[in-house]
Amino acid sequence: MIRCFLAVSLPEDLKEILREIQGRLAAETSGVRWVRPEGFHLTLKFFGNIPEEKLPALVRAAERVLQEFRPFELVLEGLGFFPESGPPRVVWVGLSGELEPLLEMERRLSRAFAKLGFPPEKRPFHPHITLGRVKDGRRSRELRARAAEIRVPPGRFRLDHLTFYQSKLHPEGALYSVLKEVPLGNA
Ligand code: 2AM
Repeated sequence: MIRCFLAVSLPEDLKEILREIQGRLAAETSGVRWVRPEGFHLTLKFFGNIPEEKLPALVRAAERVLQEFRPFELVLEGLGFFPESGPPRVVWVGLSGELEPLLEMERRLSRAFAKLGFPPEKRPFHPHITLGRVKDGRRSRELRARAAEIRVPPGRFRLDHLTFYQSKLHPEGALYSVLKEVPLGNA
């Protein structure tokens, strides 16, 4: 079995921006498990544990959907938390730019994967890049206050492919490795 998900990978300059923001937050808070900078991504679909032989069908489904899309541009926008109020569990950076094709892509992928036996998420899709997960909420007030002071630079990037990742769980956090890259049409 492999634990896998489909995501937008990010270019190095954006990872650097995100790493810097993470560092500023981490300097004054504790109790957060920070995502390794090389692992930053924007998830479109989490499959959980699947038998490895199911992967090719998922890749083919993604290829069919993605060939209908031309590359488009996304921009980093602002820090946020899940849940929105109260003690945060996840710290993330949001996105702006050409969100319509991103949302449409997620809808079509979700439908295609549902046909292969992976039910759609019950929660609405909220595109985000997770920076960290709160393990101990005792300093969540400081975390929110610190985040409110940080301005996220509007780093831009062109989305021209998606990546199937494997996630291996370790006590120090998940390690991600690339299983397969799938290009958008005319990428
Ligand atoms: P998150 O960043 O909001 O935590 C790999 O775990 C990726 O899949 C993460 O980006 C994670 O989102 C996402 N994901 C979505 N649903 C998940 C679930 N039920 N368990 C673990 N990860 C999930």
